[in-house]
Amino acid sequence: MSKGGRLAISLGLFLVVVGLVVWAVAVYLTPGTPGGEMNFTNTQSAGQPVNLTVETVGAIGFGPHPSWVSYLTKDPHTGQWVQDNTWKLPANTVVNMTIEQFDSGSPLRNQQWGQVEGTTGGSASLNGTTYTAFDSYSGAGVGHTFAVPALGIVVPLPGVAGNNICGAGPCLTSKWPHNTITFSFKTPGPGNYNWQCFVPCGLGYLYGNGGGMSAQNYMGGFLDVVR
Ligand SMILES: [Cu+2]
Repeated sequence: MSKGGRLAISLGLFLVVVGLVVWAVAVYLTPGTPGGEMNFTNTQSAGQPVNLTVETVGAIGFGPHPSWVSYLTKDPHTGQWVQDNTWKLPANTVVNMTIEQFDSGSPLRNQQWGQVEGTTGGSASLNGTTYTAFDSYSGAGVGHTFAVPALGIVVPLPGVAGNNICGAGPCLTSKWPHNTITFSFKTPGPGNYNWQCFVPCGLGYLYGNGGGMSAQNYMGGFLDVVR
């Protein structure tokens, strides 16, 4: 083989190695995108309400960021708690939502987030008692909110009192103090609607808006509404 040919092969191999190193570094540096989509279109007969159960935990307890605050979704097919916080939902259908809230709370920076808005009847239920607003200066304050801005939905999720707070998800209602919040809403026509928490609950980050607050699938996700 000519000198030029060998040089070309060496250069080619060198470039392949450089490419692999760049790829490996890029993979290492790119934050994982945990969680996927949970399908709620096949859990009930057509036209029947969808039952959707989630929980909010102070620390997710697994994955690339175990200490981050997160929502978890109860898989309606297996009963497992997973970080699939984008929900595929049928259009124009009632969703009966249950949120098991395991985190502590604090007063809200914006009292508007203490109002219940956009749900069926403009109310929600806290451990069986109907409420239309929650004074975040009362009790243990508010831990998180569930909000779908495009649908005008905001539901404050009151915090758990005391020091006995579940430290790592999934948190079980049989083991840890929690608040159970229920409410209903109707999905609109097909589209992608983001949902999120408005409480700056990313503890340890600037203004509380980093960590789980700014990462998809921790304190937010999407309603993937389909026909
Ligand atoms: Cu939150």
